[in-house]
Amino acid sequence: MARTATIVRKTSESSVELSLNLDGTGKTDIDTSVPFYNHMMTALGKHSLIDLTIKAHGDTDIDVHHTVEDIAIVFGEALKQALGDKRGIRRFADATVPLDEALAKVVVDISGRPYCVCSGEPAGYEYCMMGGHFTGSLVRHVMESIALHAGICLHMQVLAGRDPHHIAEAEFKALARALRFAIEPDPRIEGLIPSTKGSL
Ligand SMILES: [Mn+2]
Repeated sequence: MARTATIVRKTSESSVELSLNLDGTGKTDIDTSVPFYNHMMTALGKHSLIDLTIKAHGDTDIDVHHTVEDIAIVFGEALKQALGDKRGIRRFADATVPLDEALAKVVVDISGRPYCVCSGEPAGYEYCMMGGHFTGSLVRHVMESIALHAGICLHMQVLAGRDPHHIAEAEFKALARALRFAIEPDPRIEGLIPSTKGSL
């Protein structure tokens, strides 16, 4: 069965159309209307090997927050939908990704139980403005929104970093790389659900 999903979500704050294919090659077509976020979501698709299309706009004249958060919510929902009953996946994965001086680690469990733990971002990172519009605080917010709406357990640790752009990009790439392996079919358990409960 194709592991794909398309979700359209419209609210008074944003309009999001998102399609993904978990068994892709990392082909992306991203227009979030938030330039720095385009860069991050393109990296997420590229390094997870998830084909990802996003067309979104929102009340970015107020602040990019609503649009950024809503896209993360829809990405999480689409991930959950495309995973279906999670039959045959590896389920657990971790990735540690550097970008020059920055180093970020993400561990995921495609568990069906939403949880998100983030640590290690340097003091003041949440107030850093990237691209003139994207605050460091939004990275953790995106991680939380994805985890809660996809129903996955996500631990993210920033192990090193000074440049905010480097830190954010390492965080997104670590998420991508961990997701890539966790959602990948495990040929040793074809057709089986990787849980002692028999359900995820
Ligand atoms: Mn929010």
